[in-house]
This record gives sequence, structure tokens and C-alpha cells, in this order.
Amino acid sequence: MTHQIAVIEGDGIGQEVIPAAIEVLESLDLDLEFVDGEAGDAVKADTGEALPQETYDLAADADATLFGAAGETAADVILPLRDAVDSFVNIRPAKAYPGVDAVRPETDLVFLRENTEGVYSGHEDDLSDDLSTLTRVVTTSASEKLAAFACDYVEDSDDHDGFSVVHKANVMRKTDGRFRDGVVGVADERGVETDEVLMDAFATHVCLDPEQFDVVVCPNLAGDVLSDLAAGLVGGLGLLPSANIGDDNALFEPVHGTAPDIAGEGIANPTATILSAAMLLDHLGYSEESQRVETAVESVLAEGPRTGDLGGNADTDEMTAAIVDRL
Ligand code: GGG
Repeated sequence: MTHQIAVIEGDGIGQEVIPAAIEVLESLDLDLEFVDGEAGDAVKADTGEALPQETYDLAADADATLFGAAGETAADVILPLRDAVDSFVNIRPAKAYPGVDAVRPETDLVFLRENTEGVYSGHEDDLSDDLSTLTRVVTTSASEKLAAFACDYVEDSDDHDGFSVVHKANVMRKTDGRFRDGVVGVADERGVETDEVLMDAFATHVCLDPEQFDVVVCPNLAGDVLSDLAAGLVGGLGLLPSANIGDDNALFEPVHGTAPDIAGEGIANPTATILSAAMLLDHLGYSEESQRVETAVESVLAEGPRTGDLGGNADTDEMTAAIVDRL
């Protein structure tokens, strides 16, 4: 059965790392059909729309989507694309790989980030020349849905015993209170062990001793920020993949953005996008191929060639070719 993959490069280094991941996927000789879609800053400049309806429909109808990055139009591209695939959770593994100069080499975390609401739910207003407001939306249903996924995630794996619930319910009593109650309530019903950590304290403790955490369940913005913080612990944003999972569809993207400082130079680290492609393969049932890709990436991270952000001098093409060679 052919799987149709929507491919949306977006802006900046998205246009360099997505072709790298496609090269890896094509080298596996699987029954995958790639269909390109356009989105991002350049498309908005040309057409007035950052995410044309046909790209939204492409992602909604495909078996899975691989997305690069969006810059100024991130809110107009990423959030609707997550909506197109009905995603309710963003999985962001943050793992230190052997051979990479990591601040905390013992880090091995998985963030499960609520993916539909919080402060990313889009209710922003300019009320006057002096005042802008943002409504923070938290529902019991979305919190419980995330919790049910988190329970399945830890129960389906031998590697995880439970999860940490990160929130700031001592200050945002109603919104994060609702989030905490929803998540912990489901975990308690399911008999899954949880501990609670205030998100500011988590930021400190994960830097000092990341080994005390494993699976981390958090609201939308906290998950975005804290996973980027974890990227700093493992060697940089060029290393973190992610999966936006829905009930019947999914979208895979590197955690990083467009990196305008290096865009166009051909030196971007393709690791995060290639590992996102590995997550896509696993999602489609190609678990052996997914593991092969991760092993090849691990081998290149350990032995080189590596891109400049990892202390090497390889360009994107050289690092990608080395990964393909090891498959
Ligand atoms: N590769 C995804 C990307 O473009 N990230 C930049 C960004 O602003 N992300 C916000 C988010 O993940 O919610």
C-alpha cells in the first residue's frame, strides 16, 4: 500500500533540511509517494496567504506530513497545520547522543506537549493603542486526552514507569489548575504514577539533574519553551525531532525554526528533520526502517562528519550522505 506523504519545506533552513530527510526516506526504497505543498513567509509575500487552502487540504488528506519551518508566519502556518492533522499532542524527545558535546550528556527526556490550546489558542486582541490581551484556553477534555495518550505512552514501553506533570497551578489556579486536575485525574484512574513539578522549578532542576525526569507532560507554551531548553542541554536545537499526533493523522517537524542567520548557506544540521522522518516511519508502521535511520544518525553523530553547530565542518549534504551511507 502506497503511503502519501505531504512535504512542506516552509522557510529558511526548512528548504535545506527537508530535502535531506527526503533523500534519507527515498534511499530506503519504501512505497512512499511525496507530494509537495507550499507555506510560509515567501508564500505569504507572493499570494497574501501563509498557508494556502490546498496545502491545508494536502496535509489533512495525506497519510502523514513532513514540515520544515516557518518564520514570521509561524502562527499562521504551524498552528493550522496541526489543526489539519487534528493533532492533540506534540512529542518532543530530547536525548543526548554519544559523541555530541552536550552540557548534560545524561539527558534522555520525552516531552508530551498539549498541542491545541493554552496561550497558543489564538485568542489575542489589541484593545487600545496601549493594551493587548490574550485569552488562555484550557479545557478538561484536552487535558484528559493528553493524559490518556501519556498513560498509553508509558504503558506501551518498557522504558517508562510514569510521568512528570509540569504546570504553574499555584499562580494560574484556574487554567493550570484545570490542566493539572485533568492530567493527574486520568493518570490516577489508570494507576499510572505521576509527580508534579512547578514549571519554573522544572527549568532549574532539569539543568542541574536531568536524570530525575523521564516523560514530561506539559501545557502548550511550557512544552515549547522547556523542550528548547532541553535542546540546550543535549547539544542544540539541530538535534530535536518532533511528532504532532492526531487520532487518524500526524505531522512531523524539527523543533527548530528557520534559522535565518545560516539559511541559504547549506550548512544546517539535518539531524532533527531526519529523526523526525524516523518518527514518521515508525508512525506508519515501518518500525524497523525507523530504527535503522536512528542508528545511522547515531553513528554519524558519534563518528562524523558533523555540521558546524556540532563542532564539525561538514555541510548539510555531506552529513546527509554519511547518514545514507550507513543505512
Ligand atoms: N519546525 C517548526 C518551527 O518552525 N518551529 C518554530 C516555532 O515557532 N515553533 C512554535 C511551535 O512549535 O509551536
